Amino acid sequence: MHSLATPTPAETLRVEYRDAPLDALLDDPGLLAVFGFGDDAPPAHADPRYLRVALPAHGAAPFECWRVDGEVRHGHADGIAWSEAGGLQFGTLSVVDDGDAEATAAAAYARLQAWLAAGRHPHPLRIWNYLDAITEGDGDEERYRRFCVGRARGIARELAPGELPAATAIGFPRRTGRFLLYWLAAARPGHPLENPRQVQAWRYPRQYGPQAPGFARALLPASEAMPLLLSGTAAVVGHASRHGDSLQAQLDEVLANLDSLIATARALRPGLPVHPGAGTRLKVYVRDAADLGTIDAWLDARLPGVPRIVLHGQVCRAELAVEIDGVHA
Ligand code: 3EB
Repeated sequence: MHSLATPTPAETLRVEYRDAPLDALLDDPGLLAVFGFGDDAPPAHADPRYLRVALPAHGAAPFECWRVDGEVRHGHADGIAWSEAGGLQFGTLSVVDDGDAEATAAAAYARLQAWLAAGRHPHPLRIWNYLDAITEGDGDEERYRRFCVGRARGIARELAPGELPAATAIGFPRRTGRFLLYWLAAARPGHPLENPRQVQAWRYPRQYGPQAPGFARALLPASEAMPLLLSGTAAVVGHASRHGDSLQAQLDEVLANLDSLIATARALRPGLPVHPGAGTRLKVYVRDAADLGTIDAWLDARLPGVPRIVLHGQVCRAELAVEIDGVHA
């Protein structure tokens, strides 16, 4: 018997984009999660670590793999598919969306809250939200705004800024009839970060809807072996959308926002590279399928050597053409 408590091992997450058969990827006992994108990806698998995200990819998308240290345990419970190891948990919840985005989000977030509170990984570090027709509806009836109201209602208490996860909220370009929620949670809380170029999303003025969105611009996990987790980042400066008339200018603004987030994180973790590079993984969401090639070419030119997956997905403000999320190490 050990007389001293074993120290908590530092959480480690490696995100990789891989071309390999799904079953070969799932054979890895250190695989926490694997994502397939678009219509060519397998729709489902009995293994709860696999998730298909119904956003069409530009070209042949690889699988996105999350690998951790240690033996991953996994299962299904309460309609949630989960896996966990090394102080980290992956979970996913997909619920029917009958068209009422507020009620759907409220129910899903209430389930997520209960699930996190009951388990050993109560701290959501990173949350992805995918919903149909995200910019449909006028004014405060827009589905994204209803989603924001429902998310806050489901969580049912005001989160302190220090508790906010990094997040993505993107629209499926074709109707799925479902709201898809997945997350990375941890046993230990992380450190949410804001972007000095942007107003905190939770302080957005009333013009963007009755409920300001509850997310942090990025999150730095407690462990130095974890990458910086970057939220969905668009051409928003202050609280305003910029460059509605120029794809090129929106992309430049997104890149400036990503660099700004990295600079903020480097104040706490100076070892992080200054710009996106070989240790970065980006997912790029493009509103119009016709822009996929242009944006891919721009990324080749501006971010050579940065692994990326380019997806057809709708940003939650109608005037924004592109959004990028990812990890940076
Ligand atoms: C923005 O900057 C773009 O509601 O969870 C980005 C990331 C956006 C997450 C969310 C919304 C969310 O406001 C939109």
